Amino acid sequence: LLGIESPVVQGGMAWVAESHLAAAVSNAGGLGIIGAASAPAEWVRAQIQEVKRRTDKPFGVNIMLISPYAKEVAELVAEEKVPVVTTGAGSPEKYMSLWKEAGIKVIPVVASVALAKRMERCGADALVAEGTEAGGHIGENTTMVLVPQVVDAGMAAAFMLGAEGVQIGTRFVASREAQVHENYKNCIIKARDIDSRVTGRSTGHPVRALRNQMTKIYLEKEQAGVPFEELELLTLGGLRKAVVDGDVTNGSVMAGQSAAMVKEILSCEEIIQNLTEQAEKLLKGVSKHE
Ligand code: TUI
Repeated sequence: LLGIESPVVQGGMAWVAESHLAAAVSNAGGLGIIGAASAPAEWVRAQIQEVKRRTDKPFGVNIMLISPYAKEVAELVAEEKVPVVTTGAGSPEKYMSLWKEAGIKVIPVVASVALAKRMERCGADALVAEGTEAGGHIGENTTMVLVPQVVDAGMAAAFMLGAEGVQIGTRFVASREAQVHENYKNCIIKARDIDSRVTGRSTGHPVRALRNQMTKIYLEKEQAGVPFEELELLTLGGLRKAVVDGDVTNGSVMAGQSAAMVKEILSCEEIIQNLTEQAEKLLKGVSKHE
């Protein structure tokens, strides 16, 4: 797609990603990137010229979309026929046709599944899915949750990190056999990637649950500095309320971010079979490339 030797794209780091670094990364076989950040278009033009002087290899420009100069830089890269554009901190939808007409390969950096889907629809050539552990401006999704949803992987991701097995919770809550109120199971099925909240960060006992009335009130009170004892009243017995009584409004609907990947209630047998089949298929694909 990009004409590079190694599938390594450099980040668009403000102040760091200038011509020397970008050219060095491209010369090393990756995709070097000039980070336009909040710089004026004239600075970016000079950097592009300098990279072209330093390398014949493909390179790119990262456009930080909340920059006051974003529009000028977006037009500049089309004019300069920069091979690749990556974007951050927003949606590049309105520039897409301009860039595609200039023959530019467009790789939006996304932190959510919603933006990933929108980018696919509007003609992105590839995506960078950036997890919350990244530096700089971030979303809330972890890489382990975001990447599998973007590429439809699964357990294979954990094995590639060196694990020999996986612990799975949320997927099994929405199983046929789990003795859990159907309201709870339905919350998991409906959840999107942005629908969980962490309560209790200030108390040293953070808890992730699907957002509802309880998490909303808890977080408001936590923000206001309400004492621990009062916060505790909101969550006491909350899991039982949700699991047993099906009170998913006031109860604690604990679930991982992976709830977004759970689309239907399945038997435990189907869950395990699907997971292992998919992982085996993907991992076979990997060993074929060796
Ligand atoms: O953009 C980055 N990393 C960055 S940009 C940056 S400069 C900056 N400084 C102060 C405030 C904000 C930015 C430093 N690091 N990574 C890609 C990324 N994009 N992370 C998060 C997002 C993002 C966030 C919201 C993308 C789109 C979005 O909403 C767009 C929409 O319309 O849905």
